[in-house]
Amino acid sequence: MLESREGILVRLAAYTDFVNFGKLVKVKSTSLLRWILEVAELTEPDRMFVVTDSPEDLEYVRRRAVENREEIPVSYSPLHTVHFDGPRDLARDRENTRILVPKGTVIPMINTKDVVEGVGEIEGIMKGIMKGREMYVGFYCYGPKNSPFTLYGVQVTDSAYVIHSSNVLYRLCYDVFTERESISYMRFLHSTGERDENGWSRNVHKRRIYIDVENQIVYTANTQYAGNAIGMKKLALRLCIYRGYRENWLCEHMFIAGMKGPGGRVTYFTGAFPAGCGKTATAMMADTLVGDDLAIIKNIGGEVRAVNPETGMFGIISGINPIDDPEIYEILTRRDTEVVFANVLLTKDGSIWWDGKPESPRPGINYAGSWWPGKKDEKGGEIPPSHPNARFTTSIRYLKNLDPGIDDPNGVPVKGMIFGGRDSDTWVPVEEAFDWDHGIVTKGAILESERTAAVLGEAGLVEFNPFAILDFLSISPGAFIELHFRFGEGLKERPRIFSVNYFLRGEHGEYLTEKRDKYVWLKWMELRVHGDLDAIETPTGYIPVYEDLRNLFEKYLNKEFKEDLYEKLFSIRISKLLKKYERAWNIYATKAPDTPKKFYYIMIEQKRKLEEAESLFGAVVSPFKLDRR
Ligand code: SPV
Ligand code: MN
Repeated sequence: MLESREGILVRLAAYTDFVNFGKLVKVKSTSLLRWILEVAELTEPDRMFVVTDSPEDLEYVRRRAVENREEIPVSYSPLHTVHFDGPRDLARDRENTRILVPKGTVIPMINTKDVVEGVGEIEGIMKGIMKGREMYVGFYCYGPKNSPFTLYGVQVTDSAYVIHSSNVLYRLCYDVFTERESISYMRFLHSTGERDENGWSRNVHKRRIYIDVENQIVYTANTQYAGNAIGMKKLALRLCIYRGYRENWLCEHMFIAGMKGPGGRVTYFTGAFPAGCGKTATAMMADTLVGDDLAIIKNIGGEVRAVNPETGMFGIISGINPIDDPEIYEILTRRDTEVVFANVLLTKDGSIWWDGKPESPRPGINYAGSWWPGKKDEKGGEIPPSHPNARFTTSIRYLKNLDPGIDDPNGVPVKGMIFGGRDSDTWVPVEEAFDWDHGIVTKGAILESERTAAVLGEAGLVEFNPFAILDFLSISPGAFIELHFRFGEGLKERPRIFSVNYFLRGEHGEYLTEKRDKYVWLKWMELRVHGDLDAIETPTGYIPVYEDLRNLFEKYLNKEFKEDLYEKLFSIRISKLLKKYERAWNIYATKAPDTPKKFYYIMIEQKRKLEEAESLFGAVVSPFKLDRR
C-alpha cells in the first residue's frame, strides 16, 4: 500500500529545516512528494533546499553556487560569474545518452538501453551520491504561464549551478505546484557526482544521461555540462518530442522570430539549424525575437502557433564581437545583467575573455586549470584560452528586439519554417519549397551539415542531421517525418517551408555571403509568405528574382548586389543536389524502416525533376536560364 501524505512528510522532515519543510507542505501533489522522498532516500543528501519564486531563494542559490565553488565571481560585477566543466566534460555526451526502452525495443538511429537495466545501473551509481551535500528542488514551466502549450518540470540536483542556470533560463513555477494537485510534470534527477580538487566531476567515465520517456523522468550523473545536466534544456526536449508524437503536435529545435512587413505587419518564422550554424544569430538579427533554441508548435483551430518554452539563452560565446553582435556583446559586458559564463577565460584581475573580445588574452584560469599564452596539453596541442564550446547563460528579457508575444499563452502564429545547415557547395542562400510535404522531405528530413571546429573529429565532414534535431530525438527520424505529414494534414493554412545556406564558398574557399545578408533573405521570405513577390521556379523550389534582391539589398543594407554575384549564389547545382538527395535516401532506406512511403514518393519526384533538368542544362544551371516569367 502506498504511504500516506502525512507519512511521506514525516520522513521528508529528516532532510529539511523548518522553513524548507513549510515549502514542501504547500506542494499539493502527493506523488511528487513521494518521488522527492524516494530520491532523497536513494542519494542521501545532508539537507534539502526548496526553491520557491521568492527573490531571497534566488539569491540563496546564487550564493551557494559561489560557496560550493561551482561558480567564481568576477571583479567588475556582482551578477556575473564563471563556471568551469573541466577538460573532459565540455559538451553533450552522445554515447552515454540513452533513451530507456522495454527490452528488445529498437528505435532506428537512436541510442537506447533496456529500461530495467538502465534504471538499475543509474540507481546503483546514484546510491548515496549526495552524501555531505545539499539537495536543491526547483519547479519550472516549459512555456508561458496558463498556456495550453506549457509542460511542467521538477529539477532535483546537488548542483547550485544547475539550479541557478535553470532559474535564468525558465519560468519559475513553484506557485503552480502549490495551486494544483493534479498536474502532469517531467522529473529530472541530476548529480555532479564526486568532485576533484578543481571542482570538476571526477567520475566522468561513469557519466550517464538516461531518459525514461514513458515515465517522463531523466537521470543524469557525473557531469556538469549544462546540455547534459539541466533537465529543462535538451532532456525535456526528448520528453516533449515523445509526447508531441502521441498528441499530434511538434516540439522542435528551432528559434522563433518575427519579421516586419508592409503596413506594420509582423510575420513569424521558426528555424532549425544544427549547433554553430547561425540559429541564434538569425534570431537576434530578426526584427523581433521570441526564442533562440526551442519551440513548441501546435495546431490551434487550424492555425499553427508556437511558444518558446524558455526565457533565457545558453548560447555559444565564441566569435561574439562588438562589431557583428553589438547587442549581445553589450549584454555580456554590462555590469547590471545577470550572466553565467561557462568555460571562458577568467583572467587574474577577475575579467572575462573569449575569442571575439578585442583585446589579447592574459593569464588566468580556464576549463583546463591555470592558463597562460602558449600553454600546451599532454599531447603537445595548444590549449585555447576560451573553449570553442564556451557558453553564456542569460535572460532573453534583456534583448531590445524581444517580441511582445513572448509570454502570450496562445503563442505567435507561424507562417514560415526555415531549415539551414553548413553547406559549402550545394544549397542556394534561400529557396522556398513547393509545399509543406515537399519542404518537410527535401528541406527538413534530408538536412545535413558540415562539422564545425567546435566538434571533435574531422572538420568539414558532412553529417546527416534531419530537422537539426537528430541528437535530441526520442522517436525514430522516420516517425518524426510521419508526425510532420500528420500535423500538416490538420491545418487550414500550412506554413511555407524554406531552406537557407549562409556558408556557400567560392573557388578560393572564400564565403560568398556576409553575415548581415541573412537579413535580406529573411525580408524576402516575409514578402513571399504574403504573395508580395514573384519567384523563379527551379527543380527544387522557388528562388528570388534578381531585381527583387537588388532592391532589398539597397533598401536594408545600403549595398550594391551585383548580377554576377547573384548568378553565382543562385545557380542550381543539379549534380550536387542529386548526390545530396541520394545520400539521404540511402540513410533512410538502410537505417529507418519506418520511414513513410510518402517520403520516398516525394524523393522520387524530386529526383525526376533534377534528372530532367540535368539532361536539359547539365551539371549547373544559371537562374537566368530558368527565369520563364
Ligand atoms: C545545442 O548544442 O544545440 C545547444 C547547447 O543548444 S546544448 O544545451 O548543449 O544542447
Ligand atoms: Mn540547441
